[in-house]
Amino acid sequence: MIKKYVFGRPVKTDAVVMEIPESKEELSVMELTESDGIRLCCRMEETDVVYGLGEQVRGMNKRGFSYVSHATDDPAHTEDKHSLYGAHNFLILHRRKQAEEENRSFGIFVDDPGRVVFDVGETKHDWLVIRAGSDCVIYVIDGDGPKDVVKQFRRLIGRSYIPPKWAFGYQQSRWGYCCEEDIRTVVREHHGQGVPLDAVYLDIDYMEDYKDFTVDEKKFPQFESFVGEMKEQDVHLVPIIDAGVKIEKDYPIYEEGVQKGYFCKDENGEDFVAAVWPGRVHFPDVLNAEARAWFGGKYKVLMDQGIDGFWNDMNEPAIFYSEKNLGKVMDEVIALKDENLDIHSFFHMKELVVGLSNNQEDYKSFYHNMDGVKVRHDKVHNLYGFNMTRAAAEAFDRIAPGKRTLLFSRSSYIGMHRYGGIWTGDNRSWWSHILLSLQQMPSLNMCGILYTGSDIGGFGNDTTEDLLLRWLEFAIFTPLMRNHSAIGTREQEVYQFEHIEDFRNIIRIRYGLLPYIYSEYMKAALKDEMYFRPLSFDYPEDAHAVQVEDQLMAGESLMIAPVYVQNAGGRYVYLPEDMLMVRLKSLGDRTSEVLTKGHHYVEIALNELVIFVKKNHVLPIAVLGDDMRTTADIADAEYEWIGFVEDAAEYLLYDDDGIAKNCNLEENCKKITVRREDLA
Ligand code: MIG
Repeated sequence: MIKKYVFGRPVKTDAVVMEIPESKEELSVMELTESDGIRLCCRMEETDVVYGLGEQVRGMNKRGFSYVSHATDDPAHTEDKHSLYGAHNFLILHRRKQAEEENRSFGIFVDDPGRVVFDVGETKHDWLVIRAGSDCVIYVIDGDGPKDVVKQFRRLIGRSYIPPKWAFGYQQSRWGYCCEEDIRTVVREHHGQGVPLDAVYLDIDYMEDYKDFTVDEKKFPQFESFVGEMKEQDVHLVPIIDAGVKIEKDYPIYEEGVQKGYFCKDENGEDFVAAVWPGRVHFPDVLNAEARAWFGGKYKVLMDQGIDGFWNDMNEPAIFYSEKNLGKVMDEVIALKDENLDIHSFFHMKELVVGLSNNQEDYKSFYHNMDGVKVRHDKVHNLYGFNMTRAAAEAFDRIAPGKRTLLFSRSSYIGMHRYGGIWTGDNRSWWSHILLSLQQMPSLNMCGILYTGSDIGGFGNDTTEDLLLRWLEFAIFTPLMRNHSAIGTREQEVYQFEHIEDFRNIIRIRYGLLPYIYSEYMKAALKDEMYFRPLSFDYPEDAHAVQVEDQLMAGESLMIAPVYVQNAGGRYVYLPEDMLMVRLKSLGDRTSEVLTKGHHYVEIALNELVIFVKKNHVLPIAVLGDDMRTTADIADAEYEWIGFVEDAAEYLLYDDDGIAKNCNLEENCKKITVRREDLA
């Protein structure tokens, strides 16, 4: 049951696809006050759990901190941060049912693209307080436990994005790959050493002076044929697109945008000037449908050269500085020249300079044209990344209809999940960021974002061999499995390390599990369900499961419990029921044993993967040849089955050609009965 409440005159966000009438009843699950915006509050019981909020720091249970929806380019994802790149204003307050009692859990979605604060017991331990603007729509969902609430919410916001099948392969990226030769090396080193690889990313260096939709001819003299050369090896190139369009005379996108009035305007109606990579830029007004269609159309330039995947970056949008503010700051700094700077003046000067980037005043100084109405950016800030990605996806429907194109974004808002996935931005080579990534996954899935993953090995700082290996052992299960790192950090392609065979084994396991991972992803997308779930979603009656913050259910058959602690040779694992523990040293080298419900210490060597199969469940594993290099090589692979069954279990295996858009459960699912004697 979903109830809708409208306050003030909200802008149309397109987060929701289902038309539902406004509720006549009072909003009852939380107490509402309206003054200076909306304030909702309710008392939480000690055992209540709060799930959701998508891309945020801290645990799956969000209690004990406050979270601010305000898309921010902040590359330090430490636990004191209140905002990351996305804004996902959906949470569930989960209250365990006492016998015979009516269900008192609920979900709430605050459809407000401006700043929204969720104080989940930070200020007052027992109080959940939500503060939003005065113009917003609030949806309250009541249902039978969190799984049901999520499903209703997902119906409300529409089906999740489905990437091509090759995007489930292993992918390699690095900011700093500069030219054809760099890319060739990456492919040669992986494939040459038997490490599968489906895609290589092109970061900003492929462009000419950081101009969107250009390719630097010095680095890629024959881009189209180079894309073709890679395709022959079934390797896809995935270029980055940035939000800011360089201001440069005769650069067609700039010229056209100015002429047609498609850029965001400042208060005087002039094109707003900010600076990012290329120096001065304008922001395409992707909140304006016409401008969105225009900007999206530009992706064709690269698609015509064979490109079939993109990642959209810097679309919070990130601002290094605005022209106007820079002028002011420069004046102030120059005035300090030759002064004797004391503690106050020195720190003031420092703050001025640091405060140039992502300055809140700048976000209040430009405007969108939404259906002819002038809207100040800060009111709709969180919609920018969503609509940049939507621009691309809507254009793909025109340019390559019927075909799936890989697309994911850094910034997002609920609703964008229909158009693309996200990656979780600039994490670090920290052990704690394996755990952070694990905890973000189910929160994102709740909000419809299924195609997602983190920069494996860590984006910032130098990685180490053991960190990368452990990270991969978790990321085997994330739909987006991409190793990415920043320029200047230690190179972290798997072949840079001593034990290539360990990496080969782990990455090949991903490909072996692909029939399962793909099936589970597709079923989750097509049935509006979650691929990753906290344990308590599957075991709602289990009072301990709800405490587990470092294990996940992955698809319907598996539980995972990765090692994310430096030098740990194993870990404690909680089993909410008896399970089959399968230990894989490589795809073919597997042993298994049944473990009983409860706590276990499980040894897990650095180069091993351990997974747990639920009772009466099975999963397919593809049999791979030694010469397997990409997902294209396993299209016709045979399966073996592993599982934990008494007599027989059924599995719904989904498969399709991996590229056509009309994915359909009825046509592409096979119900397979696996008997005990069929198990490998
Ligand atoms: O300010 O394009 O999150 O993945 O490598 C850095 C360079 C800009 C940020 C992205 C990161 C990418 C980097 N970009």
